[in-house]
Amino acid sequence: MPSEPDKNLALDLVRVTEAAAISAARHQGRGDKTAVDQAAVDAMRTILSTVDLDGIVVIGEGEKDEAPMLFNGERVGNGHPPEVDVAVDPVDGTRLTARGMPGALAVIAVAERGSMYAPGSLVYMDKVAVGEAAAGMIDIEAPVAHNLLQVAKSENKSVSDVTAIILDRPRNEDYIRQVREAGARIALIGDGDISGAIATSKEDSGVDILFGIGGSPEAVTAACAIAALGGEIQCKLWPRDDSEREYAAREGLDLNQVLATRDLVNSDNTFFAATGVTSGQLLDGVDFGGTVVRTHSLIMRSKTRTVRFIDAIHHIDRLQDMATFDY
Ligand code: VTB
Repeated sequence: MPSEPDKNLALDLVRVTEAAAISAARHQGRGDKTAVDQAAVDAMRTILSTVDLDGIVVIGEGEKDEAPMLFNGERVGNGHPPEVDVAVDPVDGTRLTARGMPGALAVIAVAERGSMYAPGSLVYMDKVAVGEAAAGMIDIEAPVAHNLLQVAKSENKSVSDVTAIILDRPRNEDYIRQVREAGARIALIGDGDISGAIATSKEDSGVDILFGIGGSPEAVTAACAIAALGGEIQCKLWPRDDSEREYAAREGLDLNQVLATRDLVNSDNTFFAATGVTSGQLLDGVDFGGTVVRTHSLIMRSKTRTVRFIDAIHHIDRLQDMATFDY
């Protein structure tokens, strides 16, 4: 039976990420990543309190003792239904923003209560992500060359035309080596692998597959978007040392388990919103024109797979009259 069309929360959530992006972008290039994060958290939390949802932060700014706001377990929204899990990344790429580098996003994702994977203290995951054409063809446990060949086949191009996006960290050097040996191209990013993972699902992004060890919270958030885009992400928990291996054993976390999209977010109805803070492969950054500010956002929902790019013009003077934080 067709169900009644229900509310697309993403249309409300984009106001949250627009406000966070504008507030954070004010600090672009000023060298203070803490100020970037605080501005985005203040804005995100304030606007989020106006949204019709009864949310629990599953992916947030950290444990309560580390983060005064948007901490894991915090109740957010105005308390009205639906009951949801919330993944917030006020700025994925605070360092990028502080240094004035491309690719920073303000991000939020929402899905049914209890659907999001909670990574706990294991802060890193090994990841591979691809777009819809290659979905179902990759295997994180296979050699890099195999996955590159699969992507090439899915897009009717040669491996030498495939571009892998990789977070530039020493722990990813072996990925970089294997991609080079296979003859594919590489796009390195300094930070921001939510954007990187989602970009593999965007036709004209110039990247086809994400490899690399990045943040666990970011993997869950990216999965909410990838679920709506028809792409695929596969992850494995990546302990940094013996203490994290012992933690995983104590918590019954299987380090050999491949966490696919539905393991990261077990939902047919994810909502995702992101607004560009600095311009990157996915979205344009915030453009300040005096009292008028432009933002570029991407919102989507997995139930309908509706994807919207939203160009918005904001009259900051009017918004500031209504805000308790600095736009
Ligand atoms: C990762 C990545 C994020 O920070 O968490 C990275 O997923 C942190 O890596 O997108 P390091 O601890 O090695 O710095 C981001 O790049 C930005 O939050």
